[in-house]
Amino acid sequence: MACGDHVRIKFTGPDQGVIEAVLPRDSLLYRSDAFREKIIAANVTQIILVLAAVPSFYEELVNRCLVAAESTKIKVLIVLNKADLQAETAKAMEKLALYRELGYPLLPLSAHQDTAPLLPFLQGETSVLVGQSGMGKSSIINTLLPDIKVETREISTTLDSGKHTTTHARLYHLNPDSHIIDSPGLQEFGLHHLKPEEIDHAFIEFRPYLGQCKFNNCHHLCEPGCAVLAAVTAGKINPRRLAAYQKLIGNV
Ligand SMILES: Nc1nc2c(ncn2[C@@H]2O[C@H](COP(=O)(O)OP(=O)(O)O)[C@@H](O)[C@H]2O)c(=O)[nH]1
Ligand SMILES: [Mg+2]
Ligand SMILES: [Zn+2]
Repeated sequence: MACGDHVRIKFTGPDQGVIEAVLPRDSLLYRSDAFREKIIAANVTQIILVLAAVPSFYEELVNRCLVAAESTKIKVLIVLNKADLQAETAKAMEKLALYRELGYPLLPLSAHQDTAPLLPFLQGETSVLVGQSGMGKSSIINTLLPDIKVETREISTTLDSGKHTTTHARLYHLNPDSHIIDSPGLQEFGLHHLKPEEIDHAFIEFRPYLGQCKFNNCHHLCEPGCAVLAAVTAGKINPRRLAAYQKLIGNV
């Protein structure tokens, strides 16, 4: 069973019951390496990728998360938390402009100040907060739901690295139609379960060029007649995305 699963319960007493069945899932978000799969959450309708300028985030994780979202057809919102750190946030926004240009919504936010800008994105959705430790996922829950005190931890600024305190995914109800899941921090987002062609399609700006390469099994690395590489040269695809793709294909 996974966080977000819908179950059928048989009540055996006024405050007791047994799970009779886990209902079929509408979606399943998971990651995997060569050895095992790790479920992140079930039945989510939206992935909220939480980033922050401090500690610095891995851009590789951004691309992997977007690939996971595209391959499961779950929509994604990028939140840049800790916007109260203005100078650092401005720099990070520049770095993330590429993703906004691709059509992914990008919302700067300060969990410490105000999460109201997030509310319209949450309504009617089952959202899961994903991202590295220390980005402020649990802090976002705490501000959204002030009665709930999720444990957060001060991060070591000298090491520029987060320490994770959230050990299990947990779902919170915002209102009858809207739910949000806090998940443990991830340093890696393995996509071992995806086939190369699924990864091709998950880079959404590659889609117009797929099937136009000279070779059917083109990996868009250095093959002659590659339509994707030609699109990069023509300025239609950002070289940073090509590099992310090539790294992923070589190291799924
Ligand atoms: N400056 C600033 N720090 C924040 C903000 N949100 C969270 N933090 C800090 O970031 C650290 C990690 O937060 P936490 O919620 O535990 O991150 P998580 O690992 O992603 O759940 C804590 O020290 C928080 O106080 C914010 O909006 N601004
Ligand atoms: Mg946490
Ligand atoms: Zn190609």
